[in-house]
Amino acid sequence: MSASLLGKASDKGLLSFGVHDLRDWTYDRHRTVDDTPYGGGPGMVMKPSPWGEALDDVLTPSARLVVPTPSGRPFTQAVAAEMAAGDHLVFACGRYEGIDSRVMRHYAPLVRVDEVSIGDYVLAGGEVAVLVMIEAISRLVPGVLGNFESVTDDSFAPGRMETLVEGPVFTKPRDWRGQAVPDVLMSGHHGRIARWRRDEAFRRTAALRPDLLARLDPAGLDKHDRKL
Ligand code: 6GU
Repeated sequence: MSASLLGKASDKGLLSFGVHDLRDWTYDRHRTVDDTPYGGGPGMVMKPSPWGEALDDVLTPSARLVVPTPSGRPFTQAVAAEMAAGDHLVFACGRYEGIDSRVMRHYAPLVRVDEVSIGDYVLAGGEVAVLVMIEAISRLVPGVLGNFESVTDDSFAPGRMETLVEGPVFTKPRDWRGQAVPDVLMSGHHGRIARWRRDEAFRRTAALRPDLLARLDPAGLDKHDRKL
């Protein structure tokens, strides 16, 4: 977290972060954070008491509690933008089979509690998922990216009229290993370039993300789009 984009943002004072060890809120000699699940079954569940002690110390009235879990609501660009607008995010990374669900219930009346998933696969713990979320959220904090334009052009940027994935991009040299850059990009004709990019984005979205295409708002389509 102290490297690259996040590190620079924190050096500039645009955001700050801290990491806590849940075991600091245990009092037994083995610093136990988990136990067997009631009702039986495989794996271990995180005990509520260390989480309660830790969160009582770490949460503030304006904080949001974010709990990474494969059973959460999908973490999307819109969720990232919503979280970027908050002033204090607390991520509670569960290991094992998850956190005793009374913890989330307990804090729900006190702060906003969000159980979120970064995709349909299972990670061993929430930490890597939280790094993903922090990176997506931080780059939306004003000043964190050098060029704010690069945010609004993103495939999933909120505020885009529609949600398409981005088409292919090219840079110098003009010819590389027998492949030329498409002529239209060398034409200097901004209208044609914009049209070509939009067509490519449509083609790519249709091929790789038919789910996104199905959700497109027809009101955002122009005549040419409809023919594609
Ligand atoms: Cl947020 N946490 C874990 N442990 N696994 C996941 C996930 C989160 N999102 C997808 N898989």
